[in-house]
Amino acid sequence: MESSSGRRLMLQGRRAADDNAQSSSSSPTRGGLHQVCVVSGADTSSGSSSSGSCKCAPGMQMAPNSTCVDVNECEASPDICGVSGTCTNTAPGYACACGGASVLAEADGVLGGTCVGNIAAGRPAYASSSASEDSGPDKAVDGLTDATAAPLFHTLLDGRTWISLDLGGVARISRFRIWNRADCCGYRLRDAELRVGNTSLTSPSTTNLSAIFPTLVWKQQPPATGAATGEVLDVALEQPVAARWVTLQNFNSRSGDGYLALRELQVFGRLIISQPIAQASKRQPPVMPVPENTDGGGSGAGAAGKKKRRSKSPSPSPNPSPSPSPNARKRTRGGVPPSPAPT
Ligand SMILES: [Ca+2]
Repeated sequence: MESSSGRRLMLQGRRAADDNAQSSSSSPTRGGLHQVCVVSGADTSSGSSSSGSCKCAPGMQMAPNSTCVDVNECEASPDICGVSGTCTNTAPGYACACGGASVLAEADGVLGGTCVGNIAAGRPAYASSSASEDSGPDKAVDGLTDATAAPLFHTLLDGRTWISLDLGGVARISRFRIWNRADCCGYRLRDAELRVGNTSLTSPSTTNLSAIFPTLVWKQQPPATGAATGEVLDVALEQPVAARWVTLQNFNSRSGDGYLALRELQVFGRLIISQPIAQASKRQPPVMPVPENTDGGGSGAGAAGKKKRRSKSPSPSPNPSPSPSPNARKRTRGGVPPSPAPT
């Protein structure tokens, strides 16, 4: 085709990719196929022709005889398929098969991308509140997702319910999985937002997350009935984003339904800039006594969470101001008042 500047641009890759899909990865392509040539332009990236310059299509490289040959990416970069990935060379390009709990990310045409794991597991997590010591935000990154056995992260009804995760460094994030509670009340997750950023979010008193994390990567779509109980919301980004912090906020405005309760929040990607984690990041949000009725009438934690709390914790004290545990002292450090318990 003819561009406005008079350069002739010849695209010769796609048909050749089809023609040579079964050929040996080391065989040169025929007659300059797999090349992108600028006949009278200034593209000098690689190779040359009598009237200009050429470069090879993705997954190919220029051979000494000025033909494009396949790159065996699996041999050239043995780790190209990342976490639990198995590489298969194709001509052109390559393909990754992801094993374990990893997922495919960053694939681009014939270039098969890489496999990435959940980089949120075990990371410091913070929340607007916690319904009990056994339903803190750490339960959303404990790696447990079983519908009946996984402890729940569960907030109070604090009107701004959110969770934030510190990935420990800037990561190239490709995907999220939000494991909604499976015991009941999944509809409470409605109009939620996922945001990412590089500013820490640890204070439970923070309400306007968009000011801290301007990058909205996902907005929960209808149905207006909210998510289903036990639903796993899979959020695959069209383009990876780079960020250290991830937050999920529930904007369910229905009276009594604004809690945020999850089995797990997973973030799939890979760290690109590692940074040390400050000890202060272990602070947790304020904790209130376990409410007696946390599910009926628009309240509280699910069966799994309640069962775990009953097995580990004594009954809530009738004293409205129990002595804080060492952890509770950490959580209330900084003068943040605890949120009111659900009724
Ligand atoms: Ca290849």
